[in-house]
Amino acid sequence: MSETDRNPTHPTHPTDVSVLGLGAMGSALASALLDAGRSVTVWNRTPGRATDLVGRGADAAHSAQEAVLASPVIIACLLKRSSVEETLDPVAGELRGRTLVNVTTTTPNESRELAAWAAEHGIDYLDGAIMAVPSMIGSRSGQIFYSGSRAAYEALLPMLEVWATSEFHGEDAGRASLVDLAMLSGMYQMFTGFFHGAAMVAAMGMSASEFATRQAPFLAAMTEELGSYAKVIDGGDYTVASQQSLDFSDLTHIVRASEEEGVDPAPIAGVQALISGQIAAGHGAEGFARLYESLANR
Ligand code: FVH
Repeated sequence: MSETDRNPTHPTHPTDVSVLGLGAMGSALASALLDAGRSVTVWNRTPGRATDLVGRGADAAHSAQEAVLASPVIIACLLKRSSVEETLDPVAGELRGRTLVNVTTTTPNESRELAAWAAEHGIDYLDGAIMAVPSMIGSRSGQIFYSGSRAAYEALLPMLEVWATSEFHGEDAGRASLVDLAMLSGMYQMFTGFFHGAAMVAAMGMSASEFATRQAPFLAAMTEELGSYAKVIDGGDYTVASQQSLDFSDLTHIVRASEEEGVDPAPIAGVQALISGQIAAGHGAEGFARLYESLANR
């Protein structure tokens, strides 16, 4: 008996791939697949979000079960881990023997747990972490990291490359998420640093836009230093000459300047706390990159 016979709700047209979740990102992923000539089934918890995609040739499933049964490859692009569980737990049986690519943002351990759940149910699991906004999907400027089933990654690569540049990080399903969240950690702290600086100069009447015209090229130039810091961290020798020392890097004057302007110094005070900790531990003469040692899990 075919799947269609067993499931009267099964769409009449089997498709290449089903996309569960038609938020901003899920819609962009489905749209890029259609652009690339793939046949696509789409499903969203709240009806009404599939109209444009159906107009462009997608099949709309009435349930997650119907969407899963329509294709051998299922893309889950939902809000968070609990949304994935709520959607996929009830259809675990239907997912058996299929490939699940979960590009919902999850922590590394959440990804590992979902991979273990998938393995229990005979589902080939590939975890994806998207380093792009929806408008970047379908171009090479976005990046998507993957980890989990290597076989799934290799088999699906031509389809994955439709979305963005793909990078496989290994069979531990948590690794793609870890790289993604580490990258985002750097980005959010950079933006917060900008917000803090903008709040400081606001006290003298400079607009955030005016400040941004100065801050952006400065930060861009400073990112050139990342490679040098990385070499020191990887070498593990913070005494190497030519590094800016921690004593020299004391930032209490920036904390005070912030306070003088009535601006919460929390972002820069956090950095200063790390510096003070390393100086107190006797490393004041060593390089600024030694802050890494305050953060790393040794
Ligand atoms: N948009 C972006 O720029 C970022 C880029 C980096 C990666 N993220 C992650 O992608 C996941 C989806 O993000 P999104 O932008 O599509 O998010 P929304 O537009 O808010 O859509 C959320 C969809 O999830 C559905 N949903 C939520 N909860 C449930 C649930 N319990 N059961 C089933 N579906 C659920 C929601 O459906 P509905 O509210 O319309 O019924 C949307 O389809 C996300 O992990 C980002 O971190 C995007």
